[in-house]
Order: sequence, then C-alpha cells, then structure tokens
Amino acid sequence: PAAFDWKDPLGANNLFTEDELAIAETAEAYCQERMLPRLLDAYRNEDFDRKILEEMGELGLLGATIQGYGCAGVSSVASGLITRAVERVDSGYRSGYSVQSSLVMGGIEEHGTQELKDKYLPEMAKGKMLGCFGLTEPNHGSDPGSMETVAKPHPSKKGYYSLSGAKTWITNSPISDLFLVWAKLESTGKIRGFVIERSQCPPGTLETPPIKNKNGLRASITGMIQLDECPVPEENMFPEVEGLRGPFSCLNNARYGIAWGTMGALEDSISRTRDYALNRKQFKGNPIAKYQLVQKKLADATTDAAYGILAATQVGRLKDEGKAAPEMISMIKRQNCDRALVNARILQEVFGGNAVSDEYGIGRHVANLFVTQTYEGQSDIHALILGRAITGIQAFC
Ligand code: TGC
Ligand code: FAD
Repeated sequence: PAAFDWKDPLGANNLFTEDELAIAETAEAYCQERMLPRLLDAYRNEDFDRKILEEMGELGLLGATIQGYGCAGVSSVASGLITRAVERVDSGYRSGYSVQSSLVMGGIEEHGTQELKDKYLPEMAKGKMLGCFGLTEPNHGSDPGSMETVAKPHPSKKGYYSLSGAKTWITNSPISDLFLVWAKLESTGKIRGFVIERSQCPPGTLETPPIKNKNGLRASITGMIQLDECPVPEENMFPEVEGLRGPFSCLNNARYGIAWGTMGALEDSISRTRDYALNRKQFKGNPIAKYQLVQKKLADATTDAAYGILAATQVGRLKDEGKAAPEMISMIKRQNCDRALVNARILQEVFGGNAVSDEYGIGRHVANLFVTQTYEGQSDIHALILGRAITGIQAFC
C-alpha cells in the first residue's frame, strides 16, 4: 500500500498540475523564508510592512488569476495554493494579500472600464499601488444593502461625483493609495462602485484613521474610510454593475481564497502541535504525543484540514469551468473557517501554559481565525445563505 503522509493525508497533491505545484513551491519558499521571520515583531507591534506586497508583486503573486496587465493568469487552484502558503504564516498577511488581489484588482478587472484597468492594474500587480475595499459601515455590517454612504453630483466640480459617508473595519485603508468604495447613487438609490485615488482627494475629503489595539489579525493594518464630499471623477464609477451584485461578485473570489487560506493556518497549527507533542515529556519521560487524547486532537484536525483542501480544490476547478455557484463558496468559506477555528482552539490545549506565550504561534492562529470566521460574511450568515438555497425561504429578516 502507499505510504500515509500526514502533511497531505488524502493525497491532494495528486490533483494539482505541475504548474500549480511549482507556483505553490515559489509561494511557500517566499512565505517561509522572507515573510515568517518578520511576523513576530509585526504581530507584537501591529505593524504591517507594505513592502511585503511589493515583494509578492515581484514574484508575480498579486492578482494571480488575472490575464494580462502584468498578472500571471494562473488557475483558481493555483491562486488558492498561494493563499494557503501566505496564511500558513499568518491570516493578517493573507488579508492584506486578498484585499489587494481578489477584492480590489479582481473588482476593477471584472467591472472597471478599460481605462481604469490600464491605469491601475499594472501598478497594483507590482504592489507599488495598494488598494482597499470599503463595504462595511459602522451601522451596517452583515446587511450592507442598508448602507448610508451616498454619491451625488458634485455641487461645484463638473464631471465629478461627491461621496460622503463612513466605512469601518477596512483592511489596508490607512496605507492605501486606491479605494474601491461602494455607495448608493442618490438619484437611483442603487449601490455603485467608485474607485478613489488618495492623491487626487483635496485635504479633509478623505481620512483613513487606523483602528488600533486589535486582539487578532495584528499583522494586518485596519482602519476607517471617512468621506466628506469627496470629489470622484465620473469615469471612476464602475459603468454597468449596480446593486449588491457588484461587491458580492468581488467577495466570491475573496471568500474562495479564505477557504484555502484558513486551511494553511490550520496546517501550520497541526505541524506546530505535532512538533511540540513529540518533544514535550510528561509522566515517566513519555512524549505527550504518546497519549491517546493528544493523538485524537491531531487526528481530528488533520482530517478536517484534508477534507477542507479537497473541497476547496473541487470548487476551484468548477470556478474555472464557470460552474461554481456562490452557495458552494459560502459552504467552503463557512466550513473551513469554522473547522480551522475549532481545531486550532483544541490544539492550543496541547501546549499547556506555553500556549499563552506568543513564541509558540498557536494563540495567534486562534485569535486570527476568529476574524476569518467573522469577515466576508460571518459563518451564521453563510449558514443562512445556504439555508435559503436549500429551502427557498430567506431567513435574514
Ligand atoms: P440578496 O437579495 O441576497 O442579493 C442582492 C443582489 O446581489 C446578488 N448576489 C450575488 N451576486 C454575486 N455573487 C454573490 N455571492 C451574490 N449574492 C447575492 C443577488 O443575485 C442580487 O442581485 P440582483 O441583481 O437581483 O439585485 O441580498 P441581501 O441584502 O438579502 O443579502 C443578504 C446577505 C446576508 C446574503 C448579504 O448581505 C451578505 O452576504 N452579507 C455579508 C456581508 C459581507 O460579506 N461583508 C463583507 C465585507 S468585505 C470584507 O469583509 C473584507 S475582509 C477582507 C480581508 O481582510 O481579507
Ligand atoms: P453584525 O452584522 O453586527 O453581526 C453581529 C452578529 O450578529 C454576527 O454573529 C452575525 O452573524 C449576527 N447576525 C447579524 N444579522 C443576522 C441575521 N439576520 N440572522 C442571524 N444572525 C445575524 N469590511 C469591509 O468592507 N472591508 C474590509 O476590508 C474589511 N476588513 C475587515 C477586517 C477585520 C479585522 C474585521 C474584524 C472586519 C473587516 N471587515 C471588512 C468587516 C466585516 O466584513 C464585518 O465585521 C462582518 O461583515 C460582520 O459585520 P459586523 O461586524 O457589523 O457584525
């Protein structure tokens, strides 16, 4: 019989092409050799180094599924493998990466005019220009359809809209050059997407205060977007897409990426726990890995990680064939985030008191995975999306 590999328990590597495996290897090498050594300081000091995205750009990892504009044009599975490699290091770095690649570059590529694509995608692909995605507001998180941010013709600048409102909990906002903001057009009441360039905003019309002292995702920078009659050129509004379909089409790609990423965080938790359990001795010099209760924790977590990778691979393949329903993405986003969080929390117990030290990494994964379960649609919201698809009855309100 074939040998069992605890790092790839169900042989998922057999499902990837040679190109996909090569991309994964490049991403893993970069993440382990150059990203990981900076992580502990970044997490302690809540300090996101924007150079990381520039370095990922140099390796062709940003906006990786996009064809042209200096992007690699790889498969959805390959992009998932990149995301998994990044989140094996830290969910915060994956957040910064996902927002740049899936939410902003993906949004501009899918809905922007040719001029917007030509102007912004090549610089974003190099990581020279950073972006953020403003959907959530202080009073509207799970229910973005009720947003209050408004766009109306600018009272004094012809050819411009004026945007006013506030977005909160926005990854990358304090350091972003470009803002994809969703606002209601006053004349129609319909949600539209606007691309705002920081350098073009008059003083006081765009502010991006950071949200500090987070107890998770500390290696990622988060903030608000405050718009006060901010002038935005008419040509920077996405021309066709209106309603929630706009932001949700971008979210489909990012939620898919999170399903892969959280499996990376879980795999790193498993690997750290295995090492610890093999080395830590209690009772007559036995490694704690010898005890059945510890082995069960590892068996449960390894099983969930293996299933999660297979499900994400399947949805990735369907996505590239145009056969992935958004509900499939809700299913893997919810399941993988939930299982990663539950398992990492249980594995944390294996470290005993040392789990409390940030040197061991496990507590950081647990804190981060709570955030992944919350953003891009909290898990219960995805349960309701699935419930609606199963019963035909919506249960949101
Ligand atoms: P609903 O009636 O369901 O839909 C309204 C319109 O949107 C369309 N639609 C989709 N289109 C494409 N893909 C999807 N996944 C879609 N889901 C819905 C739908 O067809 C409809 O189109 P149309 O043309 O008929 O108008 O709208 P609802 O208001 O009832 O939605 C309810 C609900 C709960 C499902 C939705 O609001 C929801 O998903 N809420 C969660 C909010 C969320 O995910 N926020 C994410 C913010 S961004 C973020 O967190 C980034 S973190 C990044 C990081 O750091 O990694
Ligand atoms: P609420 O909507 O207030 O929900 C609170 C609780 O109530 C949840 O458990 C929810 O499931 C439950 N609930 C709500 N409605 C229902 C219902 N109808 N039925 C059952 N349960 C319900 N947003 C962006 O736009 N861009 C970003 O880049 C971004 N980055 C983020 C980074 C971080 C670190 C964090 C923490 C959040 C980020 N978000 C971002 C915001 C994120 O998407 C929201 O926090 C999330 O959508 C939940 O919204 P909320 O926090 O307002 O919670």
